[in-house]
Amino acid sequence: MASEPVSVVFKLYCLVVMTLVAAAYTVALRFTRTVSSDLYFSTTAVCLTEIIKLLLSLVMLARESGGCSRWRSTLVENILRSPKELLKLSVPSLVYAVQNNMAFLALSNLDAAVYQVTYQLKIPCTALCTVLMLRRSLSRLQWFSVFMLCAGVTLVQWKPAELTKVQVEQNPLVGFVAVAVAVLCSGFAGVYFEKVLKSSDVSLWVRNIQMYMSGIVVTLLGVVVNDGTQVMEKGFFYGYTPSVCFVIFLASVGGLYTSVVVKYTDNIMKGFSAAAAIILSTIASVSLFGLKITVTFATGTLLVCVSIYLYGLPKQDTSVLPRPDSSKASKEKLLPV
Ligand code: NCC
Repeated sequence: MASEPVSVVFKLYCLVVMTLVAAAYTVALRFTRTVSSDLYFSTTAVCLTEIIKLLLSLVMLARESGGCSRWRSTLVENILRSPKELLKLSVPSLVYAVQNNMAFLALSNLDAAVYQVTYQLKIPCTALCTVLMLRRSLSRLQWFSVFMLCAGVTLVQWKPAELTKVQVEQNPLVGFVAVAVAVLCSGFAGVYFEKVLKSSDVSLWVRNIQMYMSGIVVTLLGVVVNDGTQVMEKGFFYGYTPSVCFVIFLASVGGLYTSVVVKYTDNIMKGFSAAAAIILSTIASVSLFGLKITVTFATGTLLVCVSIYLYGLPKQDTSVLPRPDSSKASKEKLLPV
């Protein structure tokens, strides 16, 4: 189903905000997991994020509905009277819950730059899920450009390892396993959500509300199973500092912007555009803050630009081209009878 038309400027705005928030989120999350000694429970942060996203989506739906009674009837119809739809959306919410918890685990054990670089494997994983689940086909050139993008973003984000000493023990193996799980979850959940969203006319905010409702239940279970006794003892908000609140704020806003980006583009385009936004924001930092461009950044930028160009080239659909030996027969078939 086609989404309603929006201006290119609005799409660009959403992409840039999403990418900037994602970059800030990773760094801020890493900071909160390594600096404080009274470490907060990450499961509570993931759960609180779902609650905030639900509340914000309810507000957005109210704006979209344009009246209290229409808002209420939309909610009754799509939430109370649609248990099947709620169940459908519980699949990505469960997978996202795992992914979001994995991000905390990974960033407790890996440097933010290493995490960001390895997490780029989500680009080919998302492409694979798109092909398998949405039955879209990618030409060989597009597959090539997907891997080129992956390499390009890796180079663009390549930074020297953290020099600051962290105060907590780290296990890089646990970190890498967490990244691998997050990569698989991101690809699958992203494409699943896109499929549900685009296969009907149901509003994005309704779909988000359906997903975040089960998200709250699932992440709350995560709190109980993982940190239940400790949370009972120390409290849900134990270790919450202004920076932890900032991380939760970024996670909530970032999640909502992600959903808008997926609505107006798709998950593969999200990867390409995010790469372009990273480059643009770095170039902006060069002129604004005098940041120096490195050779790896320049090489990565080149790879990203070429991959975007290659991905956008029109596909050569060989399935409709006549085979050399059957060209005569094909021409005959095309002649009017
Ligand atoms: O990994 P990624 O996204 O695919 O994760 C998607 C995030 O968006 C939330 N989401 C998704 C759909 C929807 N309808 N509502 C949502 O709230 C999911 O819960 C999940 O958190 C990316 O493409 O790189 C991106 O990365 C994340 C984040 O940086 C990574 O997952 C690292 O942990 C960004 N999220 C934030 O900045 C908060 C996302 O914007 C882009």
